[in-house]
Amino acid sequence: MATLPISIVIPTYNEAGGIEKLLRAIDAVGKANGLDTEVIVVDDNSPDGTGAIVDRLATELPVRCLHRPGKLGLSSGVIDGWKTARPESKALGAMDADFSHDVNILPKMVAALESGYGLAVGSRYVAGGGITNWPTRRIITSRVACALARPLTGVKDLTSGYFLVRREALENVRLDPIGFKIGLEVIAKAHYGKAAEIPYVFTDRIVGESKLNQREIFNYLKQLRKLYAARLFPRGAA
Ligand SMILES: Nc1nc2c(ncn2[C@@H]2O[C@H](COP(=O)(O)OP(=O)(O)OP(=O)(O)O)[C@@H](O)[C@H]2O)c(=O)[nH]1
Ligand SMILES: [Mg+2]
Repeated sequence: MATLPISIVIPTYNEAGGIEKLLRAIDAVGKANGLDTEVIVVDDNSPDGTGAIVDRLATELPVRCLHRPGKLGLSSGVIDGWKTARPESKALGAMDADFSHDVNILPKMVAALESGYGLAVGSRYVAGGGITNWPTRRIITSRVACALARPLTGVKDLTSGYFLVRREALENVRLDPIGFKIGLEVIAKAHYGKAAEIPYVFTDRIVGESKLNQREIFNYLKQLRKLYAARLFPRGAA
């Protein structure tokens, strides 16, 4: 049976150090497991030339680069990338470029969608999942972030940026993420029915620099406030 065609967006800003290795790893997992994957890298004119590396690889891998003129943010990058996904893809997804998200669980994520789940989330917070080499401060921040959003859904890893969602689950859904958390926006708003959490061990980035800063924490709280307001006052929410 043909596997479910998917499109995965990888937003990038200054990821030249690792992007080629990542794209080759996704291709290798795809080939070994018969996946039908289109990868769309959305690069915001990275000064380190990430976009040019992806353009070169596009001649040999099922990958292409959407170039945006400047740093416009992770979440809008994912949404812009999805808009260009090939029509045959039945699911859309997102993954970070820094090898934090384990490419080896992609076949399980696709299998979950094929078996009736509308959403497959790469999860640090179910049995078998975890985090390596994160400072305690980061672990606590992530746990608190998930706890704050917990009443919105049953998904445990709510701040995961690694997921695949059935395309139809996003129909007529207005995604309006303020900061980094496109995953939370999808988990809280999309019409996906059942969600599967596929465990993986998150590894901190080994090359490149983090783009997470205090402002993203503030953005997250603003996003939560909007999501709760929309739940509590569905007709009043913008
Ligand atoms: N296109 C685009 N991509 C971005 C932007 N900001 C971050 N990214 C990408 O989004 C992904 C996640 O960013 P990270 O810096 O890894 O953020 P994080 O995972 O929360 O933090 P660290 O892993 O600690 O660095 C990476 O692939 C980044 O290159 C942006 O403004 N535009
Ligand atoms: Mg990262």
